[in-house]
This record gives sequence, C-alpha cells and structure tokens, in this order.
Amino acid sequence: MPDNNFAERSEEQVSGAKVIAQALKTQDVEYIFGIVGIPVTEIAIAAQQLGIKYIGMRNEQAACYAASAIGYLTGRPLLVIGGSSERNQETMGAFQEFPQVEACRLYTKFSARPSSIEAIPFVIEKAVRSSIYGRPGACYVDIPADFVNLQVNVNSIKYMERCMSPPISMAETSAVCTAASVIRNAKQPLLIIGKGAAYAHAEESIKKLVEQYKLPFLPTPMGKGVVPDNHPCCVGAARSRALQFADVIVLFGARLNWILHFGLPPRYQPDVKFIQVDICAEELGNNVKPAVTLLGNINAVTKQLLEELDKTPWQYPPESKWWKTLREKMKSNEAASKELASKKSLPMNYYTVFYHVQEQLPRDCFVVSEGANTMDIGRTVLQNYRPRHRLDAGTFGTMGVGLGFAIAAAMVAKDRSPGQRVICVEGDSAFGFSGMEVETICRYNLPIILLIVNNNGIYQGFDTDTWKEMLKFRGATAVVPPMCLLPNSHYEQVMTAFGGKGYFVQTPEELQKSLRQSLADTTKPSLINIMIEPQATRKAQDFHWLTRSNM
Ligand SMILES: Cc1ncc(C[n+]2csc(CCOP(=O)(O)OP(=O)(O)O)c2C)c(N)n1
Ligand SMILES: [Mg+2]
Repeated sequence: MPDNNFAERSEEQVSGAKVIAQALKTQDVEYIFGIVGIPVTEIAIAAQQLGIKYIGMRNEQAACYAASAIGYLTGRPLLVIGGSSERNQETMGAFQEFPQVEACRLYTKFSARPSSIEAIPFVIEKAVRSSIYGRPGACYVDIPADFVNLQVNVNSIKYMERCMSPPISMAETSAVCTAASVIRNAKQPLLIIGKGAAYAHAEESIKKLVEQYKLPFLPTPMGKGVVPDNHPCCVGAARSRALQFADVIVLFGARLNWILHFGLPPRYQPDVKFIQVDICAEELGNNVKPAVTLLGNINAVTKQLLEELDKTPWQYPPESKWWKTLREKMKSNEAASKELASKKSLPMNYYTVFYHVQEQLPRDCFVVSEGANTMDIGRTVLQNYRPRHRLDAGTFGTMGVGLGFAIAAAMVAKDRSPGQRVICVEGDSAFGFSGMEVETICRYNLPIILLIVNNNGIYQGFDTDTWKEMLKFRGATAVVPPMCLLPNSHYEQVMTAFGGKGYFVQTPEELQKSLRQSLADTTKPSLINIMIEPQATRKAQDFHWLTRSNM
C-alpha cells in the first residue's frame, strides 16, 4: 500500500510503471518472468524496487511457461502483461501495433486494457481474481507504451485490496450419497488422480480415501505424487489393465481427454460408471455420461466423500480378484521394464538410462520432463513421492516448456526449501526449443540438473556412420529424414559455455558417475548429455494408441 505521508503531499507524482508494480505487489505477486524492452524496463525496475523477484528470460514463450508453472506451484496467478503501442498512434501503424487484447481474448479468462492509469489497480485485481477463481487460467492485461512513463497525482490512485483466496465450493449432499453408494457397490473400482487434485492440495484427503478403503489408484502425468508412486495401492504399472476392466472410476480433477482415451471403449468397459469430481462444471459429462458428478473444490469434495463413506464400516477387499489381477499385471510389466533396463549393450536404451537416474533421484526433487519417448518412458520409471513435484508437457504436449518449468520449480525450491533440486529430463529435440534458457539458469545459478536423452532426433535418429553415408547422396534437404538431428551433438557445451558443469556420457558407469557428481555439487547447475541408441524405442505396447503423444 502507498506510504501515507507520501500520499498526503498532493503535488506528488507517480509514474504508470510504479502504479503497475504497486498494484501487482498489493495482489501478492511474488515473481515476474519477462523480457524487457523500451519502455517495459521501467515496470520491471519498479517491481524490483518493491521486492518482487524479476527473472529475466531469453524468450517470452519460456517466460510464460515459467509463470504458468509458478501459478501451479504456488496457487497464485498467471498474468500476462504486454506492452502495446501508444494510444494516440492507434490505427496509424505504430511500432509493434497489434490487436493484443482481442488476440488474447480467445485464450485467456480475462483480457483487458485499463482505460487510464487510475484504472490499473482495478483491472489488475480483476485479472488476478479471474485467474485463480474457478478453474485457474491465464489472464491478459494490456499496457499502452504511453502509460508507463506518464505521471499522475498520487492521490488519484486507489489500490484495491488483495483479492480473497478462491471460495471453497462443495458438492450437493445427495450426489455425495449416490457417489458413496456407487463406490461401495463397485466390483473393480479405480481412482484416477489428476492435476486438479494436485492443484487443490487434496493430497491428505485422497491418501486417506485410498488407504482407508484400500482402493487402487492411477495418477495422470501431473497427478503423480499426490499419493506417492511407490504406494502399495498405486497401479501405475498396470495402467492399461486398470483402465480397461474397471467398473467404477472416480476422477479427481482429471479430464477425459486424449490422455485418458476419452473415457471410451475399447480402452474402457462400455458400461463403466464414471464419478467425476471437478471444479469446472463445463468439464462434467464430456465424452461420456457420468454416473455421478461432484462439482466443487476437490479437497472439500473428497472430505465430503470420506465423511459419507465413514458412516458405514466398509473396505474394498484387498484379496479380491481385481487386486490379484492388477498385482500380477504390475509384476509382469515391471519385470519387462527391468529386463530392458538391465541390457548391457551399448549405446544404452531409454530404460537403462532411467533405471540409473531413478536409483539416484533425491526423494524430494522436482522432476520436469518433455520429449516424446523421453517423457513417456521416463514417466513410467521415474517416481514421484510428493505432490506438485512433477511438471511435464502434459495435456497439450507442447515442446519447449521444460526449461521454463524447471526455472520456476528452481525458484520455488530456492525460496521455500533450500537444498532441494530440480531434475529436468529432456529429449534432444525438446531441449532445442528453449535451449538458450541455460544462460538464464546459469545467470541465477539455479539448482537444476539437466539430463538430455540424446537419440539424435525426434523419436529416433541416425548414428554418425549412417548419417555420413546418407549425405553422400543428393542434397540433405531431399534425403535427410525429417526426424533426424545432427548426430552426436555436444549439448553439454551449452552449459559449459555459461560456466555450468557439462558431461558427455555413453555408458551406464559414466552416467552413474556424472549423476553422483552433479548431485554432490550444489554450487553450480549441470547438464548431462546422455547418448542412447538412436533407434531405441519403448517396449511393445498392448495398444497402438498408447503412443499417441508421439504425434
Ligand atoms: C511446440 C511443438 N512443436 C512440435 C511438436 C511435435 N513433437 C512431438 S514430440 C517432439 C520431440 C520429440 O523428440 P525428443 O524431444 O528428442 O524426444 P525423443 O522421443 O526423441 O526421446 C516434437 C517435435 C510438439 N509436440 N510441440
Ligand atoms: Mg530425441
């Protein structure tokens, strides 16, 4: 809030930049990720002066990815603030003139340009509130260039109070009763724990539900860790089997989108009963007709369910045929992965790499990942033990998110639990999308270990010899398969270029050693470039659509 003495002197002027910074501060904005240019620089400086942490990125996309991860990790907003051209040049072809407010409207929950400097605090409060109430999402605030340095009388600015935390909504009592009875009568129940459950901090109540009633559960990619992956009720290793034969599925903040095969046969029983728990009403009934819908805050609704189920003593029998089937399938799947992991042939395959990484992964670390095979296989082997500690390309499968996510996680780690590490597992192609953020990582000396799983390409590549042979033919653009990247690229040199530690590894022993050294060295970020068999793939899948994310 503005200093009272300062405010009393009516001739006192304040710049638009300072008003923006103060409005953000008042709304508890803790981090700004950005790139400055004239005149946006003034806003970043004003924010720093108020104690907001400013992280200068190398690309706006990466800055947005980082800010979105901060929103997910801290529960506070993703606000995009864009500088736009001066108002008095609008429609004249001003420098960088573009209809930004209209362009953002499609993709945000709220998109607006304040009509005056005096309106800035109001618009920022509304943007912050819209971004965190209901299903969270990004909001856009447009700042014309002439606002930034314009001076106004301090007394004309009224700051809004910090918006209240989102109100907690609960499901209808009758729906909770029905849901409890459907769960009690299930023969082959399954809980699916989604990112929404993680965002709602529902870990305690969901763990209680799992443990008290001995229910099998499956996490979605970012639902991993809400209940630890090594929990005896986790059936992640029998995912296909669990989805295919469950007769009752409770979805906690998980959408029935492509990741969950739309909830449709043949991946599910045609008569499977879905119980959807979600904060977003528009999500309920998508693709399937649910048996019960529980609209509300996932943590609150889970507590309602617990209370209802508690009324009559009941437990899903741990010796049921369903549990036996799931356990057997998990065993055989785990054995198949282990066999691949233990292969001694060089170059290494994905499973060997992840097996060794998993062995040294600190329990409390953040795991960030992107790539196709790299992300999909890594997700099955690398375990999460804490909620909100896995960030990956998820629903959109957008390559390029990894380094921004890792930077955000590292900021949270640094500020809230010093000593905690971020392990960022990148495909070689995925890394290329935001590779220059390594400089950002080094500039702020962030506790990040980057692992590049390098197969010389997108899904697959060629070895050096094949590559040379191929180039003997005609021009490269005519013959080089579109998935190929330059073989044997020394990505670790991107890290050493900025003062971090770089490793180039080709064997399990080199991988183990470099991991040990990177984890032991808390003074610098590191990058381990792990060469694998360029034609390595994932183990045979029961269903071709399991590899959908490769598209
Ligand atoms: C922004 C964006 N561009 C392109 C794609 C298409 N795509 C899917 S996965 C992928 C990269 C996969 O290669 P890599 O990261 O090396 O992982 P690998 O499968 O080789 O382990 C690409 C480019 C995408 N998902 N997102
Ligand atoms: Mg690759």
